[in-house]
Amino acid sequence: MYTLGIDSSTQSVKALVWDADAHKVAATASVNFGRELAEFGCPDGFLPNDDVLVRQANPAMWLAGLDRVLAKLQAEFDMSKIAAVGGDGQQHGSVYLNDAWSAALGKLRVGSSEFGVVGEGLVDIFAGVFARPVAPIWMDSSTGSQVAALDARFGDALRARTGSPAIERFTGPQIMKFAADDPAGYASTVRIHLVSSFLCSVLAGADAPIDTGDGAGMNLMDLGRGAWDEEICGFAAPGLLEKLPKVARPGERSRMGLAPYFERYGLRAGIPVVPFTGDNPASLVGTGADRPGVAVVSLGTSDVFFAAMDTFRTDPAGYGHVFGNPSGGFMSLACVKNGSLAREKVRALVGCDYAFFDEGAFEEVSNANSQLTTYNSKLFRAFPYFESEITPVHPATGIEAAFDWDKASAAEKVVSVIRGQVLNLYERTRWIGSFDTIRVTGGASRSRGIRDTIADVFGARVETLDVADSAALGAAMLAARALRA
Ligand code: XUL
Repeated sequence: MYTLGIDSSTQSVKALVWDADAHKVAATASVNFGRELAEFGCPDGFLPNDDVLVRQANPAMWLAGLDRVLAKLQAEFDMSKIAAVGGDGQQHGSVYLNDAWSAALGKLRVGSSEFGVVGEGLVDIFAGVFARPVAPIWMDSSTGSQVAALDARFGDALRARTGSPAIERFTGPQIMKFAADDPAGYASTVRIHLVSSFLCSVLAGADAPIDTGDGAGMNLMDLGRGAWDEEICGFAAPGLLEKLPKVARPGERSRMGLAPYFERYGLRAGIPVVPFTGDNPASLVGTGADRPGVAVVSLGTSDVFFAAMDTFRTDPAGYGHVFGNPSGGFMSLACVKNGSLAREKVRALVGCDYAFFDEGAFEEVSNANSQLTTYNSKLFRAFPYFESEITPVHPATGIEAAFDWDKASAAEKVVSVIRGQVLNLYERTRWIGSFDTIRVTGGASRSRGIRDTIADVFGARVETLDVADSAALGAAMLAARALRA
């Protein structure tokens, strides 16, 4: 049995076919938004904006990415063998749809023979459905006043009910800001989807639910009940409850089937489409960490630490979150914004290649007598605040080092930044607990220097995974699980 997992993340969309009987990956394809869909003007997955707090993407780019990645996968694999589709999206991002949305979804349900195989693509079919031309994404921090309003109204109850304090990038504050800044645009919005449920809806040709894994990242869901919190939604924006799709609880049976539009990629219409989740909850499943005991460090555009939770516990310091675990129960999570894009900037700044950044620099620092006297010194850390940071909250001021940065060697710069990132992750996740084993995933997990630093700082055994894209894998596994249920 083969299932398909689609992961729409910040900088790319990936598709992975999972052979659920042989327990191996059968095929993969990916599309990088900046390089391969440059016409959407999002070189790093978002629209450049002079205001460093504003981070938005063009939602049509995600539709183009879906078409493109399926076409690429079709060149690799006999798509008629796929028995179910699952997926996930970057968390928190929201898509605002007007009353043309339903009719556009309906078009996908018309058989592909009526369309002709080389019919319109998704971007054309969904032209005119966006009540807001942009989609705020998880990197956006422009909702300070909405966060303050939620805090003032609900205080600690917000954390107890939704699993997180009010957070700038979370969808609730983002919706509040849109409703306040553009009341007419908000009034014309009939449906608000997350990136995950938006793409799932497109695949199913019908409004898809939001699962508790991704939905918990909105500040709007009563996580204990697995349902929208009517009081918070009512406070956030007028009529919000009617604009939100249904909530899907873990393991809930899905009645959605693949829309005939996707026959053009050789897929069979009607195969089950399971509710999508967030990229981190999907990755929790893909790394096999959906049972308590193992923690995961995912080193992507964001650096994220997460683990399954045996009991519902929130972060007293207010940085971490609790989300639904797609396998049931809950997961904890802490997210640092300055992950791989910041590392890339440091590499460019230092002017070194990947071999040096991932390994050579670490060897040089441990062999040579570092000018910072000792590698273990507390001073030997720097942090790349290239994006306004959320964990901890800090403006975008560039590199901040605990020593004289200008006098440091290239190797010291690289190693101190990695150490600063890992130490920060360690310090912010103490509330989650201690772990003997940490599984690392995401692009930067290829770096031996980063893996060794994680092992050293966390005092844990570090395991890498055979499959690089644990989110797409987790999504495909959830689709296989739904078939067997
Ligand atoms: C998690 C978060 C990011 C995004 C993008 O809370 O904001 O990890 O999911 O990957």
